[in-house]
Amino acid sequence: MSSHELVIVANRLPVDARTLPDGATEWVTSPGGLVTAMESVMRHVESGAWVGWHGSPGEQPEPFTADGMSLYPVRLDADEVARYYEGFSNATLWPLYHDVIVDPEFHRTWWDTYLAVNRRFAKEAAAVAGPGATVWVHDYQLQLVPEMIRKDRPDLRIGFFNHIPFPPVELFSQLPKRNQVLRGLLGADLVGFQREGDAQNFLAAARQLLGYHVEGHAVTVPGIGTQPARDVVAGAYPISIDSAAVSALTEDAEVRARARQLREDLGQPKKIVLGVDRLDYTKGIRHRLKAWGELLNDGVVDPQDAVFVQVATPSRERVDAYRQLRDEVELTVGRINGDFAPIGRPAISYQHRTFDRRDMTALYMAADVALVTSLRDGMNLVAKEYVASRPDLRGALVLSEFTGAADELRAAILVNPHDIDELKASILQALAMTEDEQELAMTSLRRQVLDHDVQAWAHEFLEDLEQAGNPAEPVSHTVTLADGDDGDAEQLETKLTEFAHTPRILVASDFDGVIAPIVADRDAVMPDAGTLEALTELAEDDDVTVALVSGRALADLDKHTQMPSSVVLIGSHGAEIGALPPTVNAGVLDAASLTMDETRQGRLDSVIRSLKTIALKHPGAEVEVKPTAAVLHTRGVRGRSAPDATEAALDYARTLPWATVTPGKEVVEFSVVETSKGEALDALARACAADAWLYLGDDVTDESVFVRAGEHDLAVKVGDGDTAADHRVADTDAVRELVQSLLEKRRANGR
Ligand code: GDG
Repeated sequence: MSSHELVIVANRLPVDARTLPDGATEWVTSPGGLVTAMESVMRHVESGAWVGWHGSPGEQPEPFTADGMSLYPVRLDADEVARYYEGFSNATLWPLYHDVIVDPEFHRTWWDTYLAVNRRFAKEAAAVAGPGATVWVHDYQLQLVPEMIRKDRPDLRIGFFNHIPFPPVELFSQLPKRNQVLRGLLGADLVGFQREGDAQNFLAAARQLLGYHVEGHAVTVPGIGTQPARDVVAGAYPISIDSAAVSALTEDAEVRARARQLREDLGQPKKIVLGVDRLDYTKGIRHRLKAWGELLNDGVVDPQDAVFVQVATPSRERVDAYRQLRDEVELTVGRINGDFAPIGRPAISYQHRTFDRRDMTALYMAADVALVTSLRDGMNLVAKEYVASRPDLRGALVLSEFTGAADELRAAILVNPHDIDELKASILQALAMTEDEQELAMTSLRRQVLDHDVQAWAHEFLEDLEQAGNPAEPVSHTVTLADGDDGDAEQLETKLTEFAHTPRILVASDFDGVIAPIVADRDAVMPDAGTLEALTELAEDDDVTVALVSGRALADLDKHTQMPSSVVLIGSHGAEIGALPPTVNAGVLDAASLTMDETRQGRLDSVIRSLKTIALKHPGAEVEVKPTAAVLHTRGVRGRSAPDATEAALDYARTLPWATVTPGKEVVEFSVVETSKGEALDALARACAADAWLYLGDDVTDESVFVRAGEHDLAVKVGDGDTAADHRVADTDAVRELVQSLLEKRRANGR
């Protein structure tokens, strides 16, 4: 297993594949702002990694290194690209997060794939991150990843940055699965946005949709079961560009020559107006073209004097809305050129392709006016690149108010692009600016862009993440008796021998999953006869107290185990205790247990009603009523609806400050008395004056026992999953062997 100190997780790896003449693949780094920023932070860590898709469906290249970074490709097959990337990311989330400029489309199969792909990214990140490492997840395609990583690796520090806007709660509420998305993001320690407004929208959503407590920029995510509550910070971290790299290009003689050549190629117009965008409906390209067309039509702009260059980089061409946009844009450009272009020269020079960085810089240097008219844009780097490309302090920037950049670039000509008249007036104003006016504005704009570059952005985010995170200790590695081939099994064997020699002991165990394998039908449960027999025999010894501790109601536990009265039965997570053998002091237990009163009964009735409503909406879900608790069972719910039912129960749980809510395997239990298996076992150990105890459990509810283990106690986790227990065995067969071995040791010891 690799163990990197810093792991970047983004939809795309920062490389593109290039096929060499001999058919082999070569990886070429794609020089984006994010890559530059990450290269700069990677220089400060010993070992950095990037997890992302490499760009070709179906392939699974081996991990490789580039520019001192380990790259871990994540496989996506063609169907997944269609559903996760083109579907849920770009046809659902993208339009919804950009003020529903086009209608978001939603399909449940897209969501399923989004979930599955997010899980794949999370697993890879969790696998390559070293103990206590920092993981930085990027963008809307991976919003579920922070929570998924945290579940596997609570020791990591997790940051998330959203490159696109976060919508107001009124719009965000339309998103089906909105709460899962919010909870996914809240798995991070720090959630970064482009603008303060985006952070505020996110905080409002956490407050209004999840009911979480929000104070300033911090959200408190309540703990459930044994998990403690955590604070998550949300704030604004406006992204920027590699300003120094852009400035350096403007000094390059060849780039300067290209800028001059461009003007010549366009017929030496007095003014060049430039737009550079991915061909995306959020960028306001249609509005810009309309305004330019009208200016020509009104006769206030002479096509002999001014040329409009629009670079529209191909983007998401398999998504319907993008195909339609391309058709419309190209139709409009054709019309305007047909109506106004002088012979041999365009009125609009439309470029539907990508240019290299040097050509882009030459374009910026040649342009007298840059038009950024997005209807909604997280930041807009083109605006910043234009400014960084003008060390000559010439040029004018028309900038939409609806970009993140507008919060910082106050000296631009700010415009509401929906108002075509205002847009036309702003273009005319930019065309008419004197050199002094240009110099004044550009000086102020450049100060902003050069002082806040992308390297500073990344460092600031990571520094704040360092402060925000309060990760758990690295996951402890526990013992597996079932594997039987290492020192861990021996360690358990030694502890078990010591335990067998202890004068007074308590032997306790969970029931489902430990003594009986888990089955779909709870009533059809089949306990292991060998384990029950060994436990019964152990209980014949007056110095041994044996107990079964279960979430099941006492009567149910009794029915399925049929134990003699020498074995103590504890049901409902400790809220119900059965008949006691004479060796157990009933007074001690009574003092520890809690009983029902009128208020608690009223609360229980209301919980039962609400859980029944949830069960009705999720066919197959069942509500079990216990004397002090109600339980929603989701084992019988089919397919996608099962996590939804659990989700609904947990949402409801967060509204009940007085309930003890215990999520387990396909169950959520709501108790109106404050008990846990841990408290019950504690009380029982005191009541039977045990010198040490052994406890076997497989579920999260058993963790409340494990965390109480003292030096002489034996906490044994059954099966996989994180645990506070020091030892682990594989399954119910291994449990039988362990209990039988204890019985033999005790007997051999003459006890
Ligand atoms: C998202 C958010 C946020 C464009 N054509 C060519 C080319 N480009 C480069 C530009 C610029 C980048 O692409 C576009 O960045 P933007 O910020 O304008 O927009 P999005 O792609 O939508 O990016 C946005 C950004 O993430 C970062 O957080 O600012 O709001 O939507 O760098 O120069 N580059 C080259 N050839 C081209 O033809 N070389």
